[in-house]
Amino acid sequence: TARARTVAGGGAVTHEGIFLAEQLWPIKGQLVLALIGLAIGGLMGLMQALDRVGIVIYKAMLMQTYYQGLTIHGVLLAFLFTFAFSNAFVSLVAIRGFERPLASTFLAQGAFWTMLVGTLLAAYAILTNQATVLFTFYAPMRASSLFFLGAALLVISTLLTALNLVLTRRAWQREHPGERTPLLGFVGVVTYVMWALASLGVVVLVVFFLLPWSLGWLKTTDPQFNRILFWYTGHAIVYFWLMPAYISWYLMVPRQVGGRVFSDSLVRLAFILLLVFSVPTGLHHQYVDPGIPTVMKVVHLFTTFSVVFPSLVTAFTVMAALEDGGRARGGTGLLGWIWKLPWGDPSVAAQLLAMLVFILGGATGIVNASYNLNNVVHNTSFVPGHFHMTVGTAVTLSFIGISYWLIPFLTGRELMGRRLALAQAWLWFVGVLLFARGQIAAGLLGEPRRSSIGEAPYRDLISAGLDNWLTAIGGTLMVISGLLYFIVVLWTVFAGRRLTQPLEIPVAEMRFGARETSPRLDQLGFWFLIAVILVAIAYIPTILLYLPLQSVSPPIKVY
Ligand code: HAS
Ligand code: CU
Repeated sequence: TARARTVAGGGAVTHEGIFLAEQLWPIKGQLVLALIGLAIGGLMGLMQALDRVGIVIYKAMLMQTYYQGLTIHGVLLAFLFTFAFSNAFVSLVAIRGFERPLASTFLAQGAFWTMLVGTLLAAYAILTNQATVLFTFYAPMRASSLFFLGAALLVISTLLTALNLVLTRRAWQREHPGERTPLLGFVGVVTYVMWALASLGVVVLVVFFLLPWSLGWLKTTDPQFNRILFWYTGHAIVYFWLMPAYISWYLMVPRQVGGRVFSDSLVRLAFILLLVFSVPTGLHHQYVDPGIPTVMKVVHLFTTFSVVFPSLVTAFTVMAALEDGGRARGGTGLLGWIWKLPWGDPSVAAQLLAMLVFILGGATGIVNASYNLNNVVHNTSFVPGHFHMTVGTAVTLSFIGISYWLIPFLTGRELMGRRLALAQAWLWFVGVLLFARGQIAAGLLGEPRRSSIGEAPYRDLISAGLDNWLTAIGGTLMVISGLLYFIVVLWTVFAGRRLTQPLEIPVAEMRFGARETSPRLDQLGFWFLIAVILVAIAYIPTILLYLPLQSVSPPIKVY
């Protein structure tokens, strides 16, 4: 870990010179936190899967209730794992993208410390059964103020990273006046700028409502208004989870398979559309909520379908890059290129399988988003069927695939147990497909989500026997896959052979590079402004209806 040379002036730079030891340790530290979150959160999945067939093991897993385990599952996986992994991965990619260290070491280390303290506070509150409120923490359910403080710190950690990325881009621009931002740096900044706008809802919710309310400074709150704030962030967060995976799919996997990406502009455009359309969509989680005008729900319906578009662009563009790689490796015919892809590389295989699952994840999302179809699936197990194919696989299995080169890169040790890692990826793939098939079908029969079916008196009224078995088997396979993953990780970290050559971060080539890019596509401030205007149109009319607030609900402990 060499100290950096100055990289100003844009001369030829050796990559290892840009990674400062004092910026690398917070990156490694956050990766460790992410993996701890994945391990503990994932293990809870076993309890939930087996619950579906009446095997109730939460007591054996030291939980007071099913819901305590489910809270750990949601919070550690959806917030800790995703946030910590993104902070680490996107920071590292930005350093490589801008060919310079991050602008602020203080912010880089601050992101680690806030993530660590936030995790400890939230974990303490949940493990002591003081915050069994699931990952949506809807008012008026009471949770310990330590939980809200912890959650706030996790978000602050991501915002420190966002600020650091924006400052790093600024510094790069000062060093390269008039030049286009390098794509690899740009996509990371867009991801975090989108999130900065998106996190506003939950920041206001926690800081101005739930935290003071849990401390007793506010006696009551307005649960319906709080839900609007929650879902303001709650949809866009899914793209904050997804976009780091897209960075890998667009700009790394093509390199790993030997293909080129169609064009720099197209990738920029996809990320900009995600910035513009991700946030003004939250009401599609509230189609059945009373007190919100139908016309506003329909506005969000349209923006939701707009944000599907960049994902469709991604599907075709990434597929084309894979095809380019497969053909370069000798694949012929309509589909022959698929078998020529390097399926033996665990990092590639995991991400290809993640992409395939995301086709179904996206399709079920479109079902959810279709206003009247939502009436059929809302609050049923169809929804967890959907999101285990999106965040639970498209994102998680991609992050796992990324870690198969990232951990060797960071530790200087070769990836061990490659066949085990391949088995891990396939087991996850098969597991999630069975799991989602079970959840989706049971959901269509009316099985509620977030319910301990194993203990429910109405269990036999829903004739979802086979479906629940598929859920249980698939979920168990995913947990076993997770165990294999941690064997590979620990084996690599503690017993991996030392690499003789430092690894390169894989970076894809473009068929049409940045020179053809319209300058508009580099003007982040402009697109941010458009995003803010859309958010105002989508939210202000609804929020005005809620003023003055009906703060009537004291905190209620339901667990
Ligand atoms: Fe969603 C609920 C709508 C995407 C996560 N979603 C959730 C919840 C979560 C979640 C966690 O409209 C539950 C929240 C809760 O607790 O209540 N979702 C959508 C729509 C999309 C979508 C329209 N969701 C995601 C992503 C998530 C995620 C991404 C996480 C990362 N979702 C909803 C709605 C609800 C909802 C409603 C509320 C339901 C309710 O009633 O409560 C779209 O963005 C999806 C677009 C995606 C595509 C797929 C493109 C495919 C690609 C892969 C290409 C494959 C290749 C492979 C290249 C159109 C890019 C080639 C490989 C070879 C080997 C050849
Ligand atoms: Cu959503």
